Amino acid sequence: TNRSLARPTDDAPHVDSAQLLSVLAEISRIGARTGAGITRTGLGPEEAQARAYLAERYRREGLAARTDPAGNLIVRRREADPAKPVLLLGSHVDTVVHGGRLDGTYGVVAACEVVRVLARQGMESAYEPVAVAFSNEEGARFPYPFFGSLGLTGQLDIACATTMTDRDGTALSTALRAAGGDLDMIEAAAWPDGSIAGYLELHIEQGPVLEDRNIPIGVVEAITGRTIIDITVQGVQGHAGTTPMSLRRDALVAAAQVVLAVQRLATTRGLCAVSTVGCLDGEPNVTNVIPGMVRLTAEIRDGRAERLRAAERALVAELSALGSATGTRIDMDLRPVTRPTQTDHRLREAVATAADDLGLTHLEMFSGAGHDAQIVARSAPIGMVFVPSRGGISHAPQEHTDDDLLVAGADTLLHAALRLVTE
Ligand code: HGY
Ligand code: MN
Ligand code: MN
Ligand code: MN
Repeated sequence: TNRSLARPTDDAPHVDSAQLLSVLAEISRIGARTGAGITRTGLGPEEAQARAYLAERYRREGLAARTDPAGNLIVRRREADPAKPVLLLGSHVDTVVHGGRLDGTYGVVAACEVVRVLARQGMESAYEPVAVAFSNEEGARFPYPFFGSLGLTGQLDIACATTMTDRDGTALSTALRAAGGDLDMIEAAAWPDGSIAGYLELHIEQGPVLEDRNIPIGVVEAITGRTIIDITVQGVQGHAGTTPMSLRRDALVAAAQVVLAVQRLATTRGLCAVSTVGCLDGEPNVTNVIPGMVRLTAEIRDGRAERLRAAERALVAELSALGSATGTRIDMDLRPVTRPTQTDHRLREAVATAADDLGLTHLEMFSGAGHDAQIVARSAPIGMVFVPSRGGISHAPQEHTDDDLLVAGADTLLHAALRLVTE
């Protein structure tokens, strides 16, 4: 491309690009699987290792770093006045299974770097810049996405967390404790009302828009809403050789129709923006046995709350009918994880002005991915900065953004933060 991202030569502050990229490279080794990307699922040992690496690295830079009971890493100046309202900067360091190196982690490393640069400046500011790595944003192993940001903002459902296990039966509480948190102390992870003056999250776009238009910076206007639907299809297990086709209640055949019904919500029916079944598990999962039971997890997303609710209702109706038609029992459990969320006008303005100051073109855009910012938005004004994703690919090992764009995004975060803490 002919993109020119020369950094201004004036004495405006900049992130240390070599440090930003080397810290990212170091963390990428944690949970790396040869030829299969990175698996660093939330509340597990690799996420804790990434946190420990960052804590150690930024303590050496003179900053204070601690893990809270929800497994969040918090990095700030040692001498920070704890009563000062905070400009919180962050994202997450957990990944999906076979994920990329940038989703979440990029925003956390940049946030730490920005806090380090601002601390070195030693200026008086109205707000204290603090970096956070939220735990278990993805919910890939323990299906409680946004665990850390819900904990920090006092929105966790403790009863739900207490009974939750992963697919192997390990309790969330056990994993959290091994990772340095403590479910018994989870209320202590919640910050008091009013302590967050604003939250800024830098993230890769995870879609094709910025790359297609050759624009380095996205200013997020709104973030999608998302509902997760846990579905169980109960059929009748039997012999694959002797049971006549007419007498079968095959749970997998019904589940296949469930997958297509979910897909149609966003395609032919146009009820929501996107709809996916990403997870399917059958029993007993043996070649010569008619499947007796299948569990699926579907998710649907849209930028408008009323459309999301209408799509939920349509799915419930269609799956009830499908149960009758296939002679199976289909149970559904709907979890509205997030509602569509607007960013704050003032924080958007700070990001756009920062990009202008740095000579970077920018585009106001929508996020089809979910972010911790949505959770924090219930307690504080939020803003988000995007940088392009090569080929629009994310939640895959091929996820990539060029180094100069990663640096441009971090500088934009720095300049937006500078404006916000001093205004
Ligand atoms: O799935 C999401 O959109 C988020 O990245 N967890
Ligand atoms: Mn993700
Ligand atoms: Mn993410
Ligand atoms: Mn502008």
